[in-house]
Amino acid sequence: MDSTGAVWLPEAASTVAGEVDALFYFIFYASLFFFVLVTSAMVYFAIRYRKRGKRVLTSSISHNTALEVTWTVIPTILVFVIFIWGFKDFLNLHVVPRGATEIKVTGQKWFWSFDYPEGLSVVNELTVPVNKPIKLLMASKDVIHSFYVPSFRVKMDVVPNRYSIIWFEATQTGEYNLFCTEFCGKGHSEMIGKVNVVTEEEYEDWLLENADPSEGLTMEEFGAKLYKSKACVTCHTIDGTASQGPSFLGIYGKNEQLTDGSSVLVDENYLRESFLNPAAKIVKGYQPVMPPYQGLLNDKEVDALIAYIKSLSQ
Ligand code: HEC
Ligand SMILES: [Cu+2]
Repeated sequence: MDSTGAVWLPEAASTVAGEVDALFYFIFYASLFFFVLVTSAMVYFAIRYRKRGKRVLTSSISHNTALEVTWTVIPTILVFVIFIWGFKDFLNLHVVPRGATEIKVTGQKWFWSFDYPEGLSVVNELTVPVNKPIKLLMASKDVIHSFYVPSFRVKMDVVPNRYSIIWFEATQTGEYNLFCTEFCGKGHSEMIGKVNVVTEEEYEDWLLENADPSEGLTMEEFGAKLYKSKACVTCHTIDGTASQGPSFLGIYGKNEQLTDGSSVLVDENYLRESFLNPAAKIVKGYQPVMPPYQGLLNDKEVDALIAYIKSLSQ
């Protein structure tokens, strides 16, 4: 069945998508068939046997065995077909093939981070090679999120204190949408990412290129890049307008009011602490929703972000 960008479903771009779609269409058309059958019979009977003229009594009919057996046996067979078919697909979706590349996925308010076996860590953009099975080992840092790539037909809850596992094998190169499909708070609608499916060679190049993302950049430029790539941009602006968190414009060197009534000078140490352990000091007027970046930023990245934030106060 060809389902490329069909009316009901987005394009199918993974090995399991065809199976999922086939079952979807089977249930859909079977339901449509019975809907039309039952509704037409109902309308026909309503008209054919409507009350007209003098009241005529029918003879007493208690039941019709042949008819009742038919309308019991056919739906029973149908639901068994759907169950067995669905269970087979369920197993296919959950049993990871041997030799799959394992990528660690972390959901947190409100972005995704991906850790590769090569040591690389990226945010909101999952790059994978085409025609290779990819295993995702997923966990959440805070609330329940849900990992959903419609074009691959994979969807799985991402829960704190537990790993959930899903796998896929992309069948065509391109850029696909990644959504969080569990309402996870105020910034839920911004928890959007991308899956870039590239050829094997492009994937190798990408791994090499990103081995040192700071190459050829000054600390400030590297910080500006991290501001976007580490998703600070979802909650902090650089133009002075407040978002989920305070703007970075002009904060360095200023006295920040905290919720506990005290104030603190925004210097290098305060900035570092704000990245790694944001709950330590909460800025007045804001909710403590920033995820701790401990383990998500290395020393060089912390330094680069500090340099970038300082550059916004000159
Ligand atoms: C989910 C939203 C969110 C994300 C993502 C986020 N922050 Fe925050 N951040 C906040 C909020 C809310 C506050 C204010 C409350 C607090 O102090 O924890 C804050 C506070 C801060 C502060 C203190 C600001 C001040 O005026 O004193 C700094 C510095 C900061 N964040 C840096 C970052 C950096 C760097 C990143 C990316 C690596 C980042 N944040 C990502 C929400 C976020
Ligand atoms: Cu979410």
